[in-house]
Amino acid sequence: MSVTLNSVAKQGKHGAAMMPIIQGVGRAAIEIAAVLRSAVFRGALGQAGSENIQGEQQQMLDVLADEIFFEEMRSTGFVCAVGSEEQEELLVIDEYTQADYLVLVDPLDGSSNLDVDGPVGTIFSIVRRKTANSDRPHVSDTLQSGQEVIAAGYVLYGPALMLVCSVGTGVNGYTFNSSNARFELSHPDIRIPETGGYYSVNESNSDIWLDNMGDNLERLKNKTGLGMRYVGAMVADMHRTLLKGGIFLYPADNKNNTGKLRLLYEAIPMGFVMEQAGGKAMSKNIAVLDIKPDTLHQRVPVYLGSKTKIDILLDS
Ligand code: P6P
Repeated sequence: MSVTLNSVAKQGKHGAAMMPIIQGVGRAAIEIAAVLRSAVFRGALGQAGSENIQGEQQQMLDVLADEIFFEEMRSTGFVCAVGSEEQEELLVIDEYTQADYLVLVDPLDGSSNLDVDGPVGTIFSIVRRKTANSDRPHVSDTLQSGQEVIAAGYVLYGPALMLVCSVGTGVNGYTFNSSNARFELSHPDIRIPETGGYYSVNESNSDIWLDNMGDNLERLKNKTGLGMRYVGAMVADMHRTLLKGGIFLYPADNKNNTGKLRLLYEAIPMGFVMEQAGGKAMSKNIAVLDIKPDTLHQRVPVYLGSKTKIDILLDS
């Protein structure tokens, strides 16, 4: 009998409460994966003709993935609101304003890869509300540091459909088995290797990096001799780093002087998973999980990976 996503219920003190929400993420992943596979035949590739709060061109599939994810969170009955990269404001679930949890999500991360059939992902984290259940959920409920995250993870739409998640007791990877339509445990207790792996960064920006990251990366390259891999979708670059070791980074630069990646639904969930897998997650000289968020769409520099590699990068 294979171990499925239901095993989350027996993981740590939060597992049982997180299982219905993570199962909802799994349902959304299956639906989104199906849409991605047939998008070209439905004329669904390409831009939606709209911009998100970040001023970035939305892909049609960004909008569709956001809708699918929100509906699956609504159907769990355990989520009172969703903060999404694709939505300027917090989306309150009116039927369940009394529910205990909020979900932060990047519904389709790396969507610029879609028209070249590259890997993309969904990134999520789950927090418990701070407002009273009798109150209406408020954006302040989302502005919690990564130390307060209850569960987080990502979906990788690659050659296989994978869901990698943690409820605070380590990291498990589940792969979708189309023969029984279940996510089955395929990568139990993922631990990031301290040796080997790659450095992963958009090195074309190195001449405009801030915080001396150009010199820092040269030190890492000289000391470790790591090869380089870069997909341009955080989920794919993070997943390879988690399994093979090394480092993924997106430094601040003079185009994005507070960084490009979003704190609440990219840096914190990936930092949570990385730390749960025995790695390190930094933003400049502070741990990602220690940053107190100010706004829903705040951006930060991000350095994630094997502890020894992060320490060499930051000369710490
Ligand atoms: P660049 C995708 O747009 C994304 O938000 C992350 O998934 C990815 O790591 C990063 O931006 C890629 O940015 O500037 O290298 O294309």
